[in-house]
Amino acid sequence: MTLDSPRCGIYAIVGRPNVGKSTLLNHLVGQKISITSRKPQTTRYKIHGIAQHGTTQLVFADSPGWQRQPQSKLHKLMNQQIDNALHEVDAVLHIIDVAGWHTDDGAIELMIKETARPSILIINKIDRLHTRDGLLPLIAKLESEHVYPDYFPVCALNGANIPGLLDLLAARAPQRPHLFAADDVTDRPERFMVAELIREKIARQLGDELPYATHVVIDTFVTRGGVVHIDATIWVEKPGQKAIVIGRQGQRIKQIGSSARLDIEKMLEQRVYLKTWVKVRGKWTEDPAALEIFETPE
Ligand SMILES: Nc1nc2c(ncn2[C@@H]2O[C@H](COP(=O)(O)OP(=O)(O)OP(=O)(O)O)[C@@H](O)[C@H]2O)c(=O)[nH]1
Ligand SMILES: [Mg+2]
Repeated sequence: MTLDSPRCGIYAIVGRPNVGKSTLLNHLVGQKISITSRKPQTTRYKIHGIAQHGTTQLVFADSPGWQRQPQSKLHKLMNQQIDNALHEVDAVLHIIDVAGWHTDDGAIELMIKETARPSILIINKIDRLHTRDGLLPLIAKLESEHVYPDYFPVCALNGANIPGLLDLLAARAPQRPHLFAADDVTDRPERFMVAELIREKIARQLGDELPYATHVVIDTFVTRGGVVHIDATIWVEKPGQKAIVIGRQGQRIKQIGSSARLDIEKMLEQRVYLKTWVKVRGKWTEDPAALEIFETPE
């Protein structure tokens, strides 16, 4: 290999639910790839985000938040996504919240050790510290109790320290051909991204329990006369949930649809006509057909 050989690093982003993994992925890539919300378990499917750093390509695998006791088949599959993200990478980014180390982080640390991959402990949400003086004692404590080769504080929300993280990862990227084209930002198709953007609005606008009971399927995705026509079905498990998603006089579903449409138009850079339906299918979280989407495209 010469000095001019291409470099491409592959990294898994793992951590507990809600620590800011997807927000970090979006900031690393420089655009919205993975949906985010203040509710835990927003990310369901492994998704790759791709960044170009000079001539180096950086590929990040976002994953669902790790769950200690997954109950449904859906939740077990979510944990499996983390496991398979861990085994295909050059290094692992373990994200924790600046609030501190949680016992479940210990389980994640063990999973990382079993892969024998290098790792970086990323301390996110440093904007929540009242003063920066709080950071050094936290890092000192983490260093005394763990053996991560690197500890890296960031704010995924406002981007603090993210350029430094990108520099570090690019400097360590191994020499290998790029896996993706220079203008690719994700491995997932547009249909998947559209369904995810709708799911994000559901997560953001509905009560705490409901987002986990919903699943979005894109039934039609066609361009006619310069407008993208999309039909989407939001599947829920119970009739009561359907009423909540629709809302009084259809207000809630209208809001979900219009905010999703704005994001979809931004992503596709085209006008979008989005129609949504809400339908009931009991126990879809146990239904193999509904869970097929977990198969990551190769
Ligand atoms: N204050 C602050 N909030 C953040 C930061 N990073 C993420 N958040 C917020 O934390 C919440 C969770 O962020 P996500 O990126 O969805 O977290 P996640 O780890 O991907 O969550 P799951 O996919 O559910 O496991 C959202 O409300 C984010 O806006 C940060 O650096 N500072
Ligand atoms: Mg996420």
